[in-house]
Amino acid sequence: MGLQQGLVTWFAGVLFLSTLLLSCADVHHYEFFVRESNFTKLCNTTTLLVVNDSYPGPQIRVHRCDTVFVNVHNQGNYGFTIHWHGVKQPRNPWSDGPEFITQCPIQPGTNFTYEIVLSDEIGTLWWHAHSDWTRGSVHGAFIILPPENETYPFPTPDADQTIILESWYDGDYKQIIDDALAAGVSPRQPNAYAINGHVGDTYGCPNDTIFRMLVDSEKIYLLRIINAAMNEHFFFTIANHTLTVVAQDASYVRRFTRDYLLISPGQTMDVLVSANRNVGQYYMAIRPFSDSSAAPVDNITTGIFQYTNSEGGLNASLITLPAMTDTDAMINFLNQIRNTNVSQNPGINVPADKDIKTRAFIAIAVNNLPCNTCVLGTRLVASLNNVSFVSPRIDILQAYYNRNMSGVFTEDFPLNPPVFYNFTGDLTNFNTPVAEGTRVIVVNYGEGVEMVLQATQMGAGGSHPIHLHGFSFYWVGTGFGNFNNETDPSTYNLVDPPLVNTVHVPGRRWVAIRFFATNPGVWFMHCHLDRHSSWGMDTVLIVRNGRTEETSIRPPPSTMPRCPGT
Ligand SMILES: *[C@@H]1O[C@H](CO)[C@@H](O)[C@H](O)[C@H]1NC(C)=O
Ligand SMILES: *[C@@H]1O[C@H](CO)[C@@H](O)[C@H](O)[C@H]1NC(C)=O
Ligand SMILES: *[C@@H]1O[C@H](CO)[C@@H](O)[C@H](O)[C@H]1NC(C)=O
Ligand SMILES: *[C@@H]1O[C@H](CO)[C@@H](O)[C@H](O)[C@H]1NC(C)=O
Ligand SMILES: *[C@@H]1O[C@H](CO)[C@@H](O)[C@H](O)[C@H]1NC(C)=O
Ligand SMILES: *[C@@H]1O[C@H](CO)[C@@H](O)[C@H](O)[C@H]1NC(C)=O
Ligand SMILES: *[C@@H]1O[C@H](CO)[C@@H](O)[C@H](O)[C@H]1NC(C)=O
Ligand SMILES: *[C@@H]1O[C@H](CO)[C@@H](O)[C@H](O)[C@H]1NC(C)=O
Ligand SMILES: *[C@@H]1O[C@H](CO)[C@@H](O)[C@H](O)[C@H]1NC(C)=O
Ligand SMILES: *[C@@H]1O[C@H](CO)[C@@H](O)[C@H](O)[C@H]1NC(C)=O
Ligand SMILES: *[C@@H]1O[C@H](CO)[C@@H](O)[C@H](O)[C@H]1NC(C)=O
Ligand SMILES: *[C@@H]1O[C@H](CO)[C@@H](O)[C@H](O)[C@H]1NC(C)=O
Ligand SMILES: [Cu+2]
Repeated sequence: MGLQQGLVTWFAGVLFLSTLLLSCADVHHYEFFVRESNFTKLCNTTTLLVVNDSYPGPQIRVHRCDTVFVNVHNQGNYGFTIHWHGVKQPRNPWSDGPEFITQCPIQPGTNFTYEIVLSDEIGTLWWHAHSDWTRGSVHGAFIILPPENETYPFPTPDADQTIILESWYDGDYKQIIDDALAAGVSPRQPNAYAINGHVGDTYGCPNDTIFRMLVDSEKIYLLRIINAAMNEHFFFTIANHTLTVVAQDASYVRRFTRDYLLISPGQTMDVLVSANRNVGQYYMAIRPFSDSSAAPVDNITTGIFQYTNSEGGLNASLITLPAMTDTDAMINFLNQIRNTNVSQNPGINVPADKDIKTRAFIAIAVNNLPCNTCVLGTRLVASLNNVSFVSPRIDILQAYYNRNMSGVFTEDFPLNPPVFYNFTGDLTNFNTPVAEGTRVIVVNYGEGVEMVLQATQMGAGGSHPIHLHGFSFYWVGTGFGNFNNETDPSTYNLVDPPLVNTVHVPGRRWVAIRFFATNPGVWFMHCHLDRHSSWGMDTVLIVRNGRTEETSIRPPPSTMPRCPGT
């Protein structure tokens, strides 16, 4: 490494780590008991694996820069892991959670304590299981308040309210994906969508409950909205009230106001709503958005925004939401999102062209592979640059860290697709070969990385929420059609791009992201539509150690779960 590059690396490391030293004060301890419980919805009783008998699970509520220990006790029937979605975990991939990427599953009858290291995250994140489809029932909010001596960069809300959007299945989530993968087909559709575990009043079972948010007239509320659905982007609205977005993915954004939101699986949004209308009861409602030919069920799920001492006023005909396939409503919403230069955010530090050392152009697709045990003779798979990710049986972090295990992964993920075709054209009679592998991207500590994520029409087409662990990254550009590497970079926003952990890559479009690789570790990157991730729409980013202890992966805790068969 040359002196100049070394200095840049050192400087980037100091910048990153200095944010950790600000006011990292408190340490919190939580206990999660994970076991099966029965839930009755849609006039049907289902047995689900959940935390502390609750769906959704308990909330974690701490301040910026705190450290949180969560002891997870597996009292269920199969192994699983938990991920702290959007927490960067500087130098500590050991507690990130994705199964067979950073750890092996926590086996029944055992426990594992995660050490969750917060740094500059502020606002709303969440936690969820990160093995098969267990996250459908094992999930909850992770709320990060400002430090005691800091204010919000907007009017202080009178209260806050978590709103978790979910996919409800009659049946065990793990069973649903296991059966679908064995048959090579798409998993079935959910039976309903839910708000904070309530399916509301549209599905026709008289015993169902509806989520009610009780509000006082003239008060201001901060909604902490989490899309925990398995495969559905959602529009969200509250009848007769406007929604002011103030943060996304635990980073403040420039404020903007709309009648509806669009939120993709994995994303979180903090939203101000003022109880400034006539005293009454108003519907809140969600409906999926889809630009894919494999569309979800177009069902509206309701909740109620209820003023104290209100009677009546509820009128479903006043719910106005965009149509499920309204791509203009999708783009118009996404175009509003900008970073904001406030002291409560980390300083905006976008890699410039000269900083970019690794450039990847990644085509996202759904494909088929032959399968003689499957019902159709083929099975659905998904790929990034024609590689369909195969989960190993020993976690990649352990294999990488110990350097003495071969055969777990290879460091040759292609940084370009093998062929450039008309990605967003009519691909009805087109095919491009896909191969399976556990292939990862490796970059040096501190370097600038650019990735262009290209949605393709292979398979059913449509949007993909792409999530990267261990980082928040700048979403610097988007455009219609195929990315043009000569003309499109000039359209990038390098001034105030949003800082996110999950980016919505719309169908028939591309999205560009940039970040400095200042977090050494093994970090999963995948589509947050769980069926795509299960089919292999994943890869791993390994960031090598820098030259100092402070820029290197911490040693593993002695309590890491053992891998089956080792
Ligand atoms: C809050 O307190 C921390 C630790 O004492 C200090 O570093 C920080 O500057 C303070 N922030 C404000 C806005 O006063
Ligand atoms: C879970 O339940 C146990 C007791 O059953 C309790 O001690 C613990 O605090 C609960 N955890 C949370 C996060 O509520
Ligand atoms: C759930 O319900 C089933 C069927 O009624 C019952 O056999 C089982 O014991 C119940 N499980 C729990 C955890 O209550
Ligand atoms: C609805 O709840 C009542 C009271 O708990 C119960 O008796 C009835 O069986 C339930 N109906 C259905 C369809 O689940
Ligand atoms: C948690 O696991 C450790 C081993 O990692 C074990 O010593 C301890 O007894 C377990 N605690 C509980 C409450 O099961
Ligand atoms: C309950 O759900 C199961 C699983 O989807 C289904 O087979 C069954 O028909 C449902 N029962 C009712 C009464 O809807
Ligand atoms: C949900 O969508 C299905 C399929 O379009 C439809 O049959 C059903 O009536 C819808 N239910 C509700 C509550 O909208
Ligand atoms: C809600 O908005 C609708 C349409 O904009 C309007 O007709 C209605 O009077 C409003 N209701 C209340 C209670 O403000
Ligand atoms: C709902 O509002 C519409 C439009 O104001 C009105 O025509 C309808 O009667 C109302 N329905 C109910 C149930 O109040
Ligand atoms: C952000 O604000 C600070 C303080 O007001 C200012 O010094 C800095 O230049 C601003 N940065 C950008 C990128 O606008
Ligand atoms: C790609 O396909 C689209 C849609 O069919 C078409 O409009 C466009 O011209 C094609 N682009 C190229 C470079 O062939
Ligand atoms: C730019 O894109 C073309 C295909 O459109 C490709 O052949 C070429 O390799 C790309 N250049 C770079 C530097 O990625
Ligand atoms: Cu996807």
